[in-house]
Amino acid sequence: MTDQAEERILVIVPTYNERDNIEPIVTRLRRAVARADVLVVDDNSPDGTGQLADALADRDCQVKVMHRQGKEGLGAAYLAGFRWGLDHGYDVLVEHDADGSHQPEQLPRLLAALADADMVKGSRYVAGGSVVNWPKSRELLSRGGSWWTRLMIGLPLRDITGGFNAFKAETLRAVLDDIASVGYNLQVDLTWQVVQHGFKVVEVPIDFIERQRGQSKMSGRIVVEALLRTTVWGARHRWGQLRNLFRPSRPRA
Ligand SMILES: Nc1nc2c(ncn2[C@@H]2O[C@H](COP(=O)(O)OP(=O)(O)OP(=O)(O)O)[C@@H](O)[C@H]2O)c(=O)[nH]1
Ligand SMILES: [Mg+2]
Repeated sequence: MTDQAEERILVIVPTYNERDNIEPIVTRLRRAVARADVLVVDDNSPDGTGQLADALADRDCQVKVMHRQGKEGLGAAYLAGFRWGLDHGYDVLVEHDADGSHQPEQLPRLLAALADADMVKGSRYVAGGSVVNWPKSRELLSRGGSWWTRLMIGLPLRDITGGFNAFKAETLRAVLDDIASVGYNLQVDLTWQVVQHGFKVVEVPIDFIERQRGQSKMSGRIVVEALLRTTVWGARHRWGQLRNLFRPSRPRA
């Protein structure tokens, strides 16, 4: 295993129309963890975010840009970023939104916890975590989503839908082919698969600050999709548990 100080770290930042956010967030990330590379994954943003990212990459060889043809969803962008990172030999891969909701200055906390875990989730809902500037309705939706997911698939985590996460490369390599979600449900899908594969997931507190610039891409359709998927997985999971409970035990040979 590589010494933590030697590890190659890639922070993946998906963007769609984030022209006001991209430079501050990349600058803060580079300052917060100087040895980490940043990969911006842009889906051909009409507002020119991709070109701004290229200009950042021209000035700093630790900033890379992946240009994709069009808007294919947050999950698809992260999956493409993960594959690129694994192909390029990174030891640690991090998900980090561009909209200012995640604080780059808290990344060292996630990386430190990864020494003793396979995946670290930045968590708004463990002691020390917080949500700033969210309307009560939005927080309720998020907490409700985590609660429903906990109930359906039995994950013992407080903030399942959060998108500030760090992974060891081995963890992603083991689960990536089993990930079906390309939208916002990616976060639940990933966490679920990581736990299903027997990896250790640890939550660390983060401060989540609602975006101050640019527009959210979250919609009612996205919420319904996530809810339906989680319910289907949950039903399958609970049905499997029930079957195991009533299956007659086989006599030992
Ligand atoms: N490449 C790419 N990035 C996306 C896409 N959709 C969203 N993003 C980025 O993913 C990150 C999170 O998107 P947001 O719109 O803030 O969604 P959210 O953070 O889940 O929801 P809010 O709480 O409403 O902000 C931002 O950096 C977006 O620019 C997409 O289709 N492609
Ligand atoms: Mg956001």
